[in-house]
Order: sequence, then C-alpha cells, then structure tokens
Amino acid sequence: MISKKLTTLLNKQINLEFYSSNLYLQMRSWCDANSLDGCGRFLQQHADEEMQHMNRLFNYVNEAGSMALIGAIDEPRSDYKNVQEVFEATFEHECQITKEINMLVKAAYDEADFSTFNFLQWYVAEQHEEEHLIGSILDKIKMIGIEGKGLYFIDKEIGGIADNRPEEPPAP
Ligand code: OFO
Repeated sequence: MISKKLTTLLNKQINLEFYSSNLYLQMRSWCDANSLDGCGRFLQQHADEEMQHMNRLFNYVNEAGSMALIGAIDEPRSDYKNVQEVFEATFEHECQITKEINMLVKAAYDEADFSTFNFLQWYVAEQHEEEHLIGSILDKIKMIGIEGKGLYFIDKEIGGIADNRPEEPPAP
C-alpha cells in the first residue's frame, strides 16, 4: 500500500507523463506543418513512449492498492521559431522531468517505501538516457546548422535515429 502523500506525487507524475506525450505530439504537428518528416517521426515515437511511461505508473499505483487519478492536463506549447527551438524545449522539459523523478525517488526513500523506490529506478535510468539522446541531437543541430541544406540533413539524421531506435518494452 502506498501512502497518501506518495499516491498524490505519483498521480502528479501520471499527469506530467500525459502532458509530455501531448507536448511531443504537438511538436510533431509543428514538424509536419514545416515539412520535417524525420523530426516528426522522432517526436511521434517520443510521444508514444511517454504514454507508456504514463501507463507504467498508472498500473503501479492501481496494483499497489491505491487509485490512479487523471487530472486536467495543461495545453502544450505549439509555436516554435525553428527546429532548434523545438529540441531546446524538449531538452529543457526532460531536465524538468528528471528533477520531478528525483523528488519522487527521494520521497519514496524518506518513507522507506522500497517497493516504490525500486519501481522508480526504471525512470531514473530512462531520464539519463533521454537527456543524453536529446543532448546529442542538439549537438548535431549546432554542428550542422539549420540553414539551407543543413536543415535537410538534420531532418534526415533525426529521422534515422527514430528508425533505428529499439522499441521500448511495453509497460508491465
Ligand atoms: Fe521523457 O520521460 Fe517520461 O518519464
């Protein structure tokens, strides 16, 4: 059984994962509107993964004898100057999610809820991977540039990353 406080925090995280999914889906739409198919594929994949992250939490809360609750989800941002700004916003968002996950892990540890603490380790590893992935995409964007043909190559490169990424295992 999870404490009331941890249930509230886990439900907040469920909401954040929904928001992340919508944020990346909206970014995908921006990419479509700007003929960036490769970036759009990458962001669609990311939006799908966030839904899995949500489901993983949702199932855990219910299995642990509490009740997962879906609250109101904020409207995601839809205006971007260029693709670099899209990935800068992605990186910033992932860093914020890392902070939220770390807070959750600390709360579980402080309560000596080692089942939740253990469950959350998957998210700790996932955030490390995501920050690294988006950070390396941003490095490529800065290296290649987004002017003229640079934008074409960036889109191709990011689409290639999406096509070659192993699928995340479905939420248990
Ligand atoms: Fe982008 O990560 Fe969920 O948790």
